[in-house]
Amino acid sequence: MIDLYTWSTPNGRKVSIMLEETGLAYRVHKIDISKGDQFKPEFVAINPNSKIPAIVDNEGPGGKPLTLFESGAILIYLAEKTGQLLPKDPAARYVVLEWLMFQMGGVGPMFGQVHHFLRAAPEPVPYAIERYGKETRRLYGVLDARLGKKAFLAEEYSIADIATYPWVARHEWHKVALGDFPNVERWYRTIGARPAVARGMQVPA
Ligand SMILES: N[C@@H](CCC(=O)N[C@@H](CS)C(=O)NCC(=O)O)C(=O)O
Repeated sequence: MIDLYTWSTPNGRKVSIMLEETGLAYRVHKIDISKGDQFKPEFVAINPNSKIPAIVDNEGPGGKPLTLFESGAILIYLAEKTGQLLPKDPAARYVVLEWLMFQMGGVGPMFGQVHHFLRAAPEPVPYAIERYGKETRRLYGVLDARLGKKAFLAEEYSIADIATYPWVARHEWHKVALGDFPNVERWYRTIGARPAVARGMQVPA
């Protein structure tokens, strides 16, 4: 059994989608980041960085419990544990990892800044909205060019798509019209039609 510590955000949903796709048994622990649950000592003991998601796999390597934070590390771990959604062949594997890291270092942080400055900042900061909005549209352009050549970010559906999908699902928050990026839109609809993705996107209930 895997314990998932999460909240209703894109980073949390990467992991719930992955758990649904792989069919691993898990139970959900809600960490309400709007109320500061992420700073409680019992959660800091699981993630010293005070952010969701985190997991505890009670049957980790060697049959011992494994605690893990950072969504990218969790996705790689779950893929290796199950032998799913991350190819073993080195060439194919690094294509998945480069697009996963593109999400972790680009898509997540930049889209997240747009969300913050459009929805949470106590006062309008036009420079920040312009800077992060422009970078977000540039990243959509990179995704659109890639998805114009490939059905998925790597050769096949993988943890790179799972990491990116919940962020694109927030396109209205960062004020991107998906119709401006038709290849992203086609990919988004394809992935959204997967039952496991639909279930993962509802976590936590
Ligand atoms: N790089 C981290 C980012 C995690 C992250 O930023 N989580 C957000 C929610 S999407 C969070 O817990 N925020 C609470 C806070 O910043 O206090 C990951 O991918 O796991």
